[in-house]
Amino acid sequence: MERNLRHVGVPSSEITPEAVFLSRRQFLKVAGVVSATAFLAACGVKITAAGGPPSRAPTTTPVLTDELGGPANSIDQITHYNNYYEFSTNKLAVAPLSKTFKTSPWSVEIGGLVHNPKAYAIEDLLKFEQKERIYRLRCVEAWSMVIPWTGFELGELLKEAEPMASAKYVHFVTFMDRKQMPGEGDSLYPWPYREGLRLDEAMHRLTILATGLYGHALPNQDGAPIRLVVPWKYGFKSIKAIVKIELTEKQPETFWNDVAPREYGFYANVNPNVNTPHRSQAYERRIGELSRRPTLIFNGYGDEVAALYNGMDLSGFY
Ligand SMILES: Nc1nc2c(c(=O)[nH]1)N[C@H]1C(S)=C(S)[C@@H](COP(=O)(O)O)O[C@H]1N2
Ligand SMILES: [Mo]
Repeated sequence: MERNLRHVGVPSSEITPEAVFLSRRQFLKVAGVVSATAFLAACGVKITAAGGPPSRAPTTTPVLTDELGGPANSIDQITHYNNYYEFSTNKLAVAPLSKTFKTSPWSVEIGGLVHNPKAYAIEDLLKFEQKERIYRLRCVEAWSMVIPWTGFELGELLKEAEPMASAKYVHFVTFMDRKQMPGEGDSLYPWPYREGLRLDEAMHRLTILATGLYGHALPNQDGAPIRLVVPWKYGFKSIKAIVKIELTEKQPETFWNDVAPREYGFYANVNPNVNTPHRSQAYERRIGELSRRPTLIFNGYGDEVAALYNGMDLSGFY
C-alpha cells in the first residue's frame, strides 16, 4: 500500500514521517523567500535555467521530487513559462499580464445533472481537505515540468454534488472578462476556454482541483484561484480559473477540440506512441534541462489509470 501511494505521487504528508514533513513545510517557507531555484541549487540540484546564486539556506532539508525521483521545477520556472491564452499566446508575457487579475470574490457554480447544485465561494472550496501532490505536467508542445501542487480531489466535490444516474461527463468553464483577459478579445478562438472529462476520470483520486503550489496560494498565471490538474493527460486538459462545473449526459465540447479536432482529441491521454499531426510525442524536454527524455505512456501514471480505458483502442486518439 505504502509503495503504491509513493508510486502515484501522493502528498509527502502521507508518506513521510511528520518530522521530515515539518521540515519540508519549513523548506517551502524558506523557498518562498530565497526563491526555490536558489534553494534547490543549494541542495545540489543542477538547475540550468536562470536563477539566483546559491543562498546560505540549510542543506539538510529534503529536495522535493516526484515519485520517479525528478526534482520539482523551481517556482520561477513554474510561474514564468505559462500557457494561458486568455492573457497571451506568449508564455513569457502571461506572468506580467495576469498580475492584476482579480481572483476575489470568486465562486464556482456546480450544476447540470446533479442532485445538489450549488455555487461555492472559493473560501468554501478551501475547506475541502487540501493535500500536496507533486505531479508531472506534460504539454502537447513536448515540454514538461514537475509541480508541487496543493489542492483537493475533484471527486470529493462531485460526491457532495451527487451526480444523477444519467450524468456521464463533467464540463468545466473558465472565467470570461475581456477587460481583464485581453486574449478573450481574439476572435480566432471560441471563448470561453472549456474542457471536459468522463465522469470516472473526474472521480479518479489523481484528479485534483489545485488551489496552490509550493505552499503558496495559486499564482494568477497558473490559474488562480482554482484550476484542474489531470496528470496523465496533456496539459491543455488542466483548465485554469474555473467558474463553472456542469455534469452532462453527452460528451462536452472543448476549446482545443473545437479549434483543431484532428490535433486535440477529447481524451488527450499522454501517449508517446501516437503522434499529433505536427509533432512527435515520443520525447519531451523538462524545463530547465537540455536533453530530451522519453515520454511515458499516461505520463507515467499508467498503473493507476490504464484500467479506465480497458477495451478502448488507444492507437487512434491520443
Ligand atoms: N483557461 C485556460 N486554461 C489552460 C490554458 C489556457 O490557455 N487557458 N492552457 C493549458 C495548457 S496548453 C497548459 S500546458 C497548461 C499550462 O499550465 P501552467 O501554465 O500552469 O504550467 O494550462 C492549460 N490550461
Ligand atoms: Mo499545453
